[in-house]
Amino acid sequence: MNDADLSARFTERFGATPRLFRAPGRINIIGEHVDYCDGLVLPAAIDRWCSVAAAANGSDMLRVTAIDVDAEVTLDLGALTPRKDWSDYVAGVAQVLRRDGIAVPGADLMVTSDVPIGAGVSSSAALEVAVLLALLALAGVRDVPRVQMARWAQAAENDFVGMPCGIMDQFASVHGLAGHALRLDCRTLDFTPVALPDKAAFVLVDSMQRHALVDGGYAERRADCEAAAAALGASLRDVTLAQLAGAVLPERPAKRARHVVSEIARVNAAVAALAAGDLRTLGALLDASHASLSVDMAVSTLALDTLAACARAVPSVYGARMMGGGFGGSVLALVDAKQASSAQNAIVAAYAAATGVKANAMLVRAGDGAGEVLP
Ligand code: GAF
Repeated sequence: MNDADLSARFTERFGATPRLFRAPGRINIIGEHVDYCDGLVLPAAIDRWCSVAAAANGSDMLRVTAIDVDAEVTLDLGALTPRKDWSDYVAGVAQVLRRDGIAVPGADLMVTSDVPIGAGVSSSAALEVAVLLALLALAGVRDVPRVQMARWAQAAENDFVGMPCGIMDQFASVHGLAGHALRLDCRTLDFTPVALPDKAAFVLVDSMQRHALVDGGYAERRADCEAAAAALGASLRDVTLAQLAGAVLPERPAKRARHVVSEIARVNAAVAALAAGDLRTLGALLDASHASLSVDMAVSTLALDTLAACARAVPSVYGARMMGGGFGGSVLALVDAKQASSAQNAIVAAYAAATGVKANAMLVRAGDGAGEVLP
């Protein structure tokens, strides 16, 4: 739905003229399951957006219409509690803002998104960030540092939704820069834009296996990593593979830590490969990341392993890996830009032949971060 239609629909439903805000989903080129371990990540915001139309309504209530799921909820700002559905991302943002002393006004919100849900491209972070911008604007709060926006959106997910995610997704949605990935240091939150070469295309292929990160597997990986760091007496960011090999750790935390330490090294290698325009090396790093996520982190699935293998068998694909939290979702393939559309078709055909499932593939471009859509 375009902005004019969203605005018109809002006026039809709520009888007011809204302001519009939008926030993108993200891909992550490399650096998976390391953001919650002080690690390095390389995400990019994508050209898919969650849009929120918003106007104050003079009450103490948030009325929220989600067009795509044809649902509407009314939330009492003074008594926000999780409902275990999509509206928790909205309520969570309102709650963390109120907790930090922001006078969130009653408001009408209308939400629509073309960020695929459950595909590992952070539709939830896009919703949180778009709602955050809307509520801050309606509260009259200006000049908030962008990093604080990312922190609030992450807090909504951690403290209200109950998903112990790191900051990568919300940070990428807030800070995205067209044509660039972001090398983000999750310990300091310093970041550097990394230009993506024109000859590189990123194809996202949804395995159609839905993922849900709130149901335990993600939290368990994070707990294993924290147990490894505690046993080593050091952040995994500061540990080498040699030190790990010499340490006495229970098997599971040891494997998780090996993933984290090796993945952080791959991020630096990937940044160097991008700077050199060396897509072969970058592709090999993506493949190695997948293997580590599958074997050591155990967050891949048969569907994702199959899909990544199907992608790698296509000649114009440099490398492919599962992307995001895992347990389903999407594979990201690095493809020669001249062959992006034929590669996309070839991957879908190979996956259908192997599994009988018709995957959804799309070419994604690195886009700008969240903001208000001005008329
Ligand atoms: C999910 C989380 F939300 C991120 O913080 C990150 O940990 C990712 O999984 C794995 O890299 O998207």
